[in-house]
Amino acid sequence: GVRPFDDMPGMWKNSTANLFTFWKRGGLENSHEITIENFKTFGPIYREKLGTYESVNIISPDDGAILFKAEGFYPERLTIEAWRYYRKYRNYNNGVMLKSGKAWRDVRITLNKEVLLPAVQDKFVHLLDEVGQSFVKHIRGEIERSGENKWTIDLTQDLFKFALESIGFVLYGQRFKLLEGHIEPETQHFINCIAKMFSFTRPFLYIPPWLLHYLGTKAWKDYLEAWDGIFDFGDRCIQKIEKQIEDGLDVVKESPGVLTTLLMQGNMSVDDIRASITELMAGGVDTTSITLLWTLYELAKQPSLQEELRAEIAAARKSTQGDLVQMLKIIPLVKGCLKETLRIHPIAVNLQRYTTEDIVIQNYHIPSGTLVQLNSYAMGRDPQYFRNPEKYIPSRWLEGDSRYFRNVGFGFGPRQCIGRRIAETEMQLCLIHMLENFRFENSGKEDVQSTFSLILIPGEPIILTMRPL
Ligand code: HEM
Ligand code: 2DC
Repeated sequence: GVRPFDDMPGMWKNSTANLFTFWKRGGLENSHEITIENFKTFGPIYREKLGTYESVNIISPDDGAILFKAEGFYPERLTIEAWRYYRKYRNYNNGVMLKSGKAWRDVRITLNKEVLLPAVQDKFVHLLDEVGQSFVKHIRGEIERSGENKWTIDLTQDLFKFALESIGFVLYGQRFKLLEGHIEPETQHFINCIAKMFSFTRPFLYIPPWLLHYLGTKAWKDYLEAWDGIFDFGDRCIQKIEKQIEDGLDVVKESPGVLTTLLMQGNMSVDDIRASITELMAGGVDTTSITLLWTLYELAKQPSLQEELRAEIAAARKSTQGDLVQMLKIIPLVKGCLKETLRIHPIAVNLQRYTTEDIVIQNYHIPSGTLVQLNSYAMGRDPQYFRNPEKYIPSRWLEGDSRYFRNVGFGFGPRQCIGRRIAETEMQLCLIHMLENFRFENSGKEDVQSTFSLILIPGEPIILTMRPL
């Protein structure tokens, strides 16, 4: 028979003691590795309570499929209370990321039409291609400046600028020109604040905001300030466009971005637009840049794979003769690389949903309303679901191996990543241009590990050498 919820193995009976043990095991920055150990100890399902964070954890793709069948009409992921608190504290609206129920669905449907549906994807291709070309030009400039016909660097900051340039062009229809060196202190501050906000949020996952507010620690104030830096810059960008619309400038008519379109439509309130646009801009920086960095790092370790990709790209270019939209349809190995990167180095360590009905997973009863997490990081590294999981093999995504519920880097269903199409297009085009122009070598450590900083980031600098082809 089905076993009751309370029989589930795990550590959920003493949440404060558990949090202490977790902290002693280095859980704050290593939670993803601890999760793997927990699956070894408890099996493919376990219950956990760390402070206020209560969850059921699963690892298998089939169980993931059961979970997402029970996500309901208004899917909800873990409520990050510290994120909600900031909006309340400043009297700002929640955007698409933090809304729930019907309010979420309404803005999500409006936004999907501008950023996610296939019909609009073609519009981005040319914008993102332009930014990809600027990135290559920037690197060529640095190679020339070095006088050594190569450039050895930790690309993180350059990729942050590339990613902000990309999302900015899509949202506002205009270039910041960050890759041409036009970077104001406010812009750099915004970039810094995003990474800080993620990392400062990390310990607050397990503590209720009212307590943090009451204690008023330095960490909590730093955290609130990081969000201020994000919203101040978001407001500046939005006000600039609003002013251009008011002044009837031609630029906004000729190349309207997502923001202009939303303001003209009048489907969403201005405060809702502001909240969601700022979330999209902030969500578009560290995610794609870090995924690109890990990809370049993996390619640097496999020169022959670089050659295979160059051949695929050259053939695609030739057969489509400058039609980029068509070209992006025939580069399966490039796309395999991005899936493979997100398998080994996922931005999100897990996908979570509150169940909306009673379900049974691994023969345990799970009541409706439970937070269940599919641990993508653990799944991606388990030999049960991926052959030779430690090896970076993009072609595994092409044929042969089962792919059922395994490509989960962007989440799943109607609440999956809303930036997915922008991110994919941006990363594909960037990789194409990089591979067409440079050879990469790894000039840093051989096995850089991930660190949990709310999103997974490299635990040590990744140092690459780029040489012109
Ligand atoms: C949500 C991953 C890029 C904005 C998510 C989720 C994941 C994710 C796993 C949760 C999905 C779920 O719960 O099913 C990634 C990865 C990226 C990326 C791996 C790049 C490699 C972006 C970009 C943007 C963005 C470029 C902005 C344009 C968002 C937003 C949400 C979200 C706003 C919340 C959507 C909602 O609640 O309806 N992302 N993301 N992400 N992402 Fe991304
Ligand atoms: C972090 O256990 C680990 O896309 C927690 O662009 C569970 C959890 C919940 C929500 C996830 C978060 C994790 C990682 C970062 C995600 C977030 C949802 C959206 C966010 C995946 C897995 C992200 C990076 C957004 C961020 C936009 C923000 C800057 C406005």
